[in-house]
Amino acid sequence: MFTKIEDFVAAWASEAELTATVLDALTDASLGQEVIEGRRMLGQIAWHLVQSLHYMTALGLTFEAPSGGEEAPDSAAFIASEYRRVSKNLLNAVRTQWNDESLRESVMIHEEAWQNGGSLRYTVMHQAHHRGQMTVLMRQAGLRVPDVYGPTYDTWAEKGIAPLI
Ligand code: NI
Repeated sequence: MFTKIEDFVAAWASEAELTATVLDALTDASLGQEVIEGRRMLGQIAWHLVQSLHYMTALGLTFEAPSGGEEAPDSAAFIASEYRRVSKNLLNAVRTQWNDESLRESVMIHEEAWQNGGSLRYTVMHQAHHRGQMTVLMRQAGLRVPDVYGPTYDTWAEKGIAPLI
């Protein structure tokens, strides 16, 4: 869990940028790539990354973010720009509406007490989880996947290094 606002601000700035980089690599055509037949599509996971940030308003933060159903936009550029906007809104809300003390306060979520600093950590991990799902689907859709925590197969190959299996 985060115990200092400044630690969250630093983590969120870099993690949100990684997520935005992955979203930037999407194409409109790729948004229909399915996990399995009839289940979530790449575009829905991407849009979930935007929409899920709205849940943080349940913790008492106030910021503008879209909420609603699973209907994902059909524009990859729109999803990426909305992500940038909403992830900045969340960052600003935490920075200006909470302090280190707020991170130790608890909110009941599904009958479980969650400290706000833990909820922020969960939000970072939740993004990484879905980002990982996205990069596999992006590869299946024939897209070039950007480097996230390290070089991709293509980056290694371009450097003339045998990619790890
Ligand atoms: Ni999720």
